[in-house]
Amino acid sequence: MSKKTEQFIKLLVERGMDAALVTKPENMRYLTGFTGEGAVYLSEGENIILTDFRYTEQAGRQAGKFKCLRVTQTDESIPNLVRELFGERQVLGIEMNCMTVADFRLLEHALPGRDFGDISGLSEGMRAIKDEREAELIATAGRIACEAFDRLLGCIGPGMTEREVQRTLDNLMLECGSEEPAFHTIACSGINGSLPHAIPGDYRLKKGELLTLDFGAQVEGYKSDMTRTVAIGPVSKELTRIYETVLKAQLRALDIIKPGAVCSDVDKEARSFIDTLYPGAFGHGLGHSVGLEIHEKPVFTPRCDTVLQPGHVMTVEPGIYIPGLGGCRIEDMVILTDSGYHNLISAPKELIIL
Ligand SMILES: [Mn+2]
Repeated sequence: MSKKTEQFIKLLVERGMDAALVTKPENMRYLTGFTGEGAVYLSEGENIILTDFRYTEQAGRQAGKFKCLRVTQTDESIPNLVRELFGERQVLGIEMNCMTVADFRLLEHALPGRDFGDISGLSEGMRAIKDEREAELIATAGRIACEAFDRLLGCIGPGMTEREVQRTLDNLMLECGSEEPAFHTIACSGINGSLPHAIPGDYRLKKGELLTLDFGAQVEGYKSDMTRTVAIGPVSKELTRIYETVLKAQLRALDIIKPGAVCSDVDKEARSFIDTLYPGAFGHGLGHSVGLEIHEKPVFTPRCDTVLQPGHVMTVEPGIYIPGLGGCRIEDMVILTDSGYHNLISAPKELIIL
């Protein structure tokens, strides 16, 4: 039992469910600390990890307070054990946003005549507000990424391929203490900069072009996310203007972030500014929450009506993308406090010319 599982079960019961089978890896980790494969079965008075031989010792180390029951690596093993645990109860909560149809069919078969409730988003809702430990881990992941970026600037230049830049940055993050990259690092240069999620390739950095780097570190599963765009030698007036526009839009959005602000208003602040100068060139959301997953809720989009609260971790990442010319994105990650926010990304934002 933990405070988190107690809270989870309270929410579960409020929704009219008797027990839950949590199978989304990030939610299992959040609720119990266990990072192996399997499932977590939760009901009042019962918090049980279901896993196979490969992870039973690990479960003891990571989640010693939880009971662990061993299953086999067959598809029916977890459903059959859930049938025993569930007994005469009626409504089982499952994560419909995560469980495969095949696994659901097996569960249905093992529990004839019972009802299934959807607990998609239940753990995720709890995860949206970070506690002190989580905030510290994310802040550390942010510092590691910034340190790696600072060191990267001393070792890149014209002639290097995007992939070499990506690999160098990933290695630097590992050296600085990251468990692994938080996601596939983006390094895109020249006209590839107009692809928000470009895949780094054999394109070589050239003088007069921008290089966008979107990357993050990870500490105990918690991720950071940041983007910086730098210039390889002096760049044209047009590219400089694009950069300055993105930066101003980002600063405007940061300026209105505080508890009580509505997510869609923050998005609008940056979007309307960019749209007056570069209509349609900023086509994705302004930001998202970060934690055990790189993209969590809430989000800064035109439709998200969530009100910001202390403990929310949000990215702020406007961009301008112009096919055939290139692009630019600048991204910080902030944590909301009682009165405002702390920016967890300290890397400079004036245009760096390498
Ligand atoms: Mn991001």
